Amino acid sequence: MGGNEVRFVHLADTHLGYSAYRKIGSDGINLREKDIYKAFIAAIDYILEKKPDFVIHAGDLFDSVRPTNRAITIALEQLLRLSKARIPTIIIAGNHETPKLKETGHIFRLFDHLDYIYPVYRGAEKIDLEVDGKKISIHAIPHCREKEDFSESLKSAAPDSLSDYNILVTHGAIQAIQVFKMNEFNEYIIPISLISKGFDYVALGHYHGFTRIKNNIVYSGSTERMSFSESREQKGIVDVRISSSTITDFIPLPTRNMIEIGPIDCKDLKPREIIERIKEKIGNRDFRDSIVRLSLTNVDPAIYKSIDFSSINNIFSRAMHFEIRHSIGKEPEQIVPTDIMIADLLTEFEKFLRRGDYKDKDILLEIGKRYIRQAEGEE
Ligand SMILES: [Mn+2]
Repeated sequence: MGGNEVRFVHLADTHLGYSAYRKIGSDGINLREKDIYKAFIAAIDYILEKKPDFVIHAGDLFDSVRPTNRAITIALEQLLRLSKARIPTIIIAGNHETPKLKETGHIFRLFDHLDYIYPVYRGAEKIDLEVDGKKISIHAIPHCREKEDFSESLKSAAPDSLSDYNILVTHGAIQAIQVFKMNEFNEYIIPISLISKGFDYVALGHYHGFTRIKNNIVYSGSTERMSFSESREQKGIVDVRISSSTITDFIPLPTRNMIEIGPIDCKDLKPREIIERIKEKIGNRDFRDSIVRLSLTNVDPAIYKSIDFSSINNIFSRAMHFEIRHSIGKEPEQIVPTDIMIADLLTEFEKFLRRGDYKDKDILLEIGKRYIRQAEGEE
């Protein structure tokens, strides 16, 4: 490590415990769940090889408020590797692992007593590290149960003039840029003005695509793909070096191929012609072990029914997962990913609202929240 240089790794949105599709391994574990673990472990391998001064995880370590034993075990094992290597690691809570109800308790409490691991989940914290005689302040603002606490913390966060380097880490969608919204109910909006206050680096989590908002304000993106909207994104972590300038190297991680085919316009096509069109489109591409989605548009419902699906499935038989979406009109219909985990009542209620097309979602959520709390209080 160079004399005046500070080096750290920024990662986020590892979503341990996420699973999808039906394929399971010989050990009985969902293959997609294992992919998520693999990506996280690859990130830790990189960190241990490069030995940065510290590590920042910008939220959504876990996919849910109540991760499975397996997800918890993986997290602990990997954090222990960092702990044993004496690499200070700051992990803030994201919206996925933050419970709505205080009494649920926070899974991050598990990490409270691990050496060199700094879980931040009770509210904003400033963590001061000393690296080669330089003072580094990490202003960590996690997702909070109450939006106001989050906003207040963001407002009052400011660089410490006595520190050599100030780093802000938080979790949410940058305001006014629609693309950063994950369309999750409990996501927080971050005004860009509140994070542009002279920090040397701002480590963001929540949005799943690696993005440099500015040279030193960065979304590392997720470590694996959680939906087809991410199919074209490379996944990885950010290796940051700050001295007189800030260098952010994106380090790609090995991930499973996710391939979108189409949309194929089926207007006026007979079922057999649709299959021919699909074959033309894919040529001799190899789909082995990939996650594949085929989109068909302008499909007449009667025609769709008479398509020979077994021959289509045959084409994609080597894929790890294959699905078709079709629409009668021009645009493929929006597909809302289905979550398998059942979380607490309030989270489930939010998910339910999210799936539907309701007006005044915020108000409905507020009212629902009140009733659910009341009911849970009565138990
Ligand atoms: Mn998030």
